[in-house]
Amino acid sequence: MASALKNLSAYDDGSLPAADEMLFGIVVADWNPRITHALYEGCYDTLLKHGAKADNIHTMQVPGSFELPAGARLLVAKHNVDAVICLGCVIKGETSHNEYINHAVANGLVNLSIATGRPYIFGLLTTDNEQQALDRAGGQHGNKGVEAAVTAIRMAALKRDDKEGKRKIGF
Ligand code: RBF
Repeated sequence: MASALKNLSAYDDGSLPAADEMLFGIVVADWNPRITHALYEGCYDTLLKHGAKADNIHTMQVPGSFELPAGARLLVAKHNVDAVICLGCVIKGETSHNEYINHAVANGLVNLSIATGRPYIFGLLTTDNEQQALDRAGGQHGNKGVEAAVTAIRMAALKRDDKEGKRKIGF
């Protein structure tokens, strides 16, 4: 299965830049809270584990995933963070609502990232059912909240023109 090969939850701790000087925003959607709160725990704990200070992590809850880009924008208006991590879970139902929400979130976040030069991290689960979501929120496929935090740290380091670009990458 593709995700078994790309499960970044088992990342190499030592290769990440230190996050002790970095500021983060986390925007988390309240729909499917059992899932999104597990993503949030994984994300928050990973930021702390890599040195981020609790005072430098700003959390905002939004009603649903569709509100993630707007929530992220509001958070940035209040806090000059290095990266914003957006966490949500959209489960496919009988109608095509999931496609509209997922595309809106993806487009919203990539547009914000490109327009502003600030990383907005896509931590949205887009699953067919609840079990697939649980598997990715601390289950057999890791925790995508952890992976979103790792991505945020790496992108924040790039934004800060930190060491990452100077590391050897094997060619
Ligand atoms: N938000 C989610 O975060 N996950 C969902 O699975 C989800 N399903 C929805 C299904 C329908 C039919 C509708 C109308 C909304 C859903 N939402 C979901 C809420 C959506 O992200 C947003 O909060 C609302 O549409 C209000 O803008």
